[in-house]
Amino acid sequence: MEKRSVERLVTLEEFIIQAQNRFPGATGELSQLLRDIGLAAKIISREVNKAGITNILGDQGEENIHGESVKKLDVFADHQLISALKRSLITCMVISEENEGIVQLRSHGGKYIVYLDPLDGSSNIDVNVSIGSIFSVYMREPRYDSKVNESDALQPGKRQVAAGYVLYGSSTTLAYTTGLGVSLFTLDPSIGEFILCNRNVQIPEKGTIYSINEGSYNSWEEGLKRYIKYCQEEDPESNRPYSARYIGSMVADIHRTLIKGGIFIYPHSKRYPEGKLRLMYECNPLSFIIEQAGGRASNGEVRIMDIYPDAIHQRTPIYIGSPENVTRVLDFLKEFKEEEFLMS
Ligand code: P6P
Repeated sequence: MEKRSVERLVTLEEFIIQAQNRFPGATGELSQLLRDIGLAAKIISREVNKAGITNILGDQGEENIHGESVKKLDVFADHQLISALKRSLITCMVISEENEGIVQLRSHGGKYIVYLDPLDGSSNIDVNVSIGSIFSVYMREPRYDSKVNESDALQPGKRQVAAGYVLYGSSTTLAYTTGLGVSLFTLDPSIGEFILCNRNVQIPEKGTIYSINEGSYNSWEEGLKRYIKYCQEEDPESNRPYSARYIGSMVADIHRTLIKGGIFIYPHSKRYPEGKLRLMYECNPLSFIIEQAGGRASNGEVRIMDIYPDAIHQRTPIYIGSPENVTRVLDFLKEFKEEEFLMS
């Protein structure tokens, strides 16, 4: 019988330390920060997976700063992540969807800034659809000796030192990058450890799945309408139209795109003239992951991670996924923008 080589199970903690050991000058602080996030993710996963049992479902009865109803799990996830980051004294401030201003963890010192979407897709909590946590890490600029200031956090996505997400689905998956590729882990609840399942994820060059909320079709620009119609015609390579998949939880839609390829789009619309999704704690971290896996992410005109932010909660349109799919939609947008310009 052929002996199958069974690679020894590698936990998230072991993997982080192995990666750190490749940099002799590393202080271990970023490793500690990533372990802190991993611990918080396990605690959030436990609550998400028993939400139906404990009285944690349903609205907190409050609204977040954007006027969106806050679910109890949102508050719980925000608290767990911030508490975990506070304990190791490495992070000077946290910016979270659940808090209007910065959450200052230290008055001076602390070399990292962390952006969080503690529980993205929370509108799906009560109907048992996958939800996720998203994190994005920057070095503090200027260096961490002066008083903490919100302006230190206004950095373009290309300066991220780490980013990732946790997907609370049929299993709990954690993906992260520090700029050396994307690693994927699955939580084994029986031992309470994230186990390595892919150390260098690559997104397919092209996919035949498009993901967009077609309810806002009437407010799309012409190029986007034409692109979606193009997807609905027979694809010359697969001899069939694309498939449409939209979960309405960005982490779940992006994770599927990372694994199967294709494109996720949230454009600007009449309801969201700047786009709905948040640049700093949804689009930048997920763009870092997708780019590190070989994909592309644009706001329809420029690379997402080249955008210099004006505000910590600012929104952006996003076209993200397999390189061939993103390039194709950008060509459609450009072609029909020129046509609209000439006709105006
Ligand atoms: P819509 C969830 O509320 C979220 O922020 C993302 O996770 C998701 O991609 C998007 O909004 C869904 O928005 O307008 O399609 O319901």
